[in-house]
Amino acid sequence: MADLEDLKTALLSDIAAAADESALEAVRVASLGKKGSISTLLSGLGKMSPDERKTEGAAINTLKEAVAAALSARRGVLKDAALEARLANETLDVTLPVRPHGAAAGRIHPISQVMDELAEIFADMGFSIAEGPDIETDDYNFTKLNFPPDHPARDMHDTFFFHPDKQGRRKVLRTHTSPVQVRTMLAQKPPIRVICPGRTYRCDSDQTHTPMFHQVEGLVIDRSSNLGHLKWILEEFLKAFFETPTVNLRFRPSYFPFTEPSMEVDVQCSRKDGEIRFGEGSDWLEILGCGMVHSNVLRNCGLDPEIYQGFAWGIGIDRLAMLKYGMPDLRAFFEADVRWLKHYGFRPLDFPSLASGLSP
Ligand code: 2NL
Repeated sequence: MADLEDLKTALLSDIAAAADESALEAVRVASLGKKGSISTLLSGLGKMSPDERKTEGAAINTLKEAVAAALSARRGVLKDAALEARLANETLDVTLPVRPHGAAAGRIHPISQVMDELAEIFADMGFSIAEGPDIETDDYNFTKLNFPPDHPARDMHDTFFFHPDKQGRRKVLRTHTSPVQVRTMLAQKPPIRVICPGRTYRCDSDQTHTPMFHQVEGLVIDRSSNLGHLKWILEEFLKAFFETPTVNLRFRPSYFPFTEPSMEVDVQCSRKDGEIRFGEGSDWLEILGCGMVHSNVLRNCGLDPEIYQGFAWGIGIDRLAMLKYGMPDLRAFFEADVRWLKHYGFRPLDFPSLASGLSP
């Protein structure tokens, strides 16, 4: 009996001294575990006489219950203390400024913004959007578009060519997005109303040219599509894009292999203190090229020029962005300078209309 009292005193003081839950668990294993002191005493009962077993058994069980109760009480105290310590450590300073969410800190690149604006304006006029690969065949980039074999664009100095394959066919980084329209004509039956925005490439690098730039081309094919339709579409597009109630356009004769007749289009504008305004003034700014799709191109793309006719145009997206948002240097577009993007970029989810980048 005296031994049991000593054991009880020792265990209770171990329990009281346990500083954390793992120390307490060690005391539990040493007493109530399979080979613990109390379990060993209990397994010794079998060797005792029935009388001894009765008194000793009752005493050991009382000890066991007392130890179990002390363990459980101490576990509760330690759990509360651990929670208190965590709460004291993990304080939250509610006076700190709120860190902006990623969607608020990020910016949309002006090129992406302008592409979205173009998509919205032309979608409103019933156009769909087509995309194609940046690496094209010589056939889709030049031959189907009626480029003669000796055209300067086919020269190494003007176009990025890949090494020729075993059959002598050389792929190119597309020099315009026209191959996407070629693919569209080959895949769809008229009427066709499509715009093709995307990256284009030419061996050119100076203040106003980067080897990679962006273009959007448009194509309309139907039985009676004509230059009157083209003029209306371009006027509507330019008014919506530059957010002016009127635009005056001037069509000058020009030459492209893939259109006949071909034209260059100037917008009337005023220039004051380096600022360009449309819909007023007496200056002209060249803005795009266009024309009626050449009958050879229609034929090359599986369309009968006796039945179908159409028009097409091409515009530089980078220049559109520079004009609309007053960015003076084209090269900054592709330098990935976060300060530039913070200044000229657009907030996501922050505009009432995709086609209204200027008016809030
Ligand atoms: C420019 C001129 C232009 C086209 C692109 C085109 C496409 C097909 C057939 C006929 Cl598939 N034409 N595209 C037509 C005229 C002009 O771009 O100065 N771009 C920057």
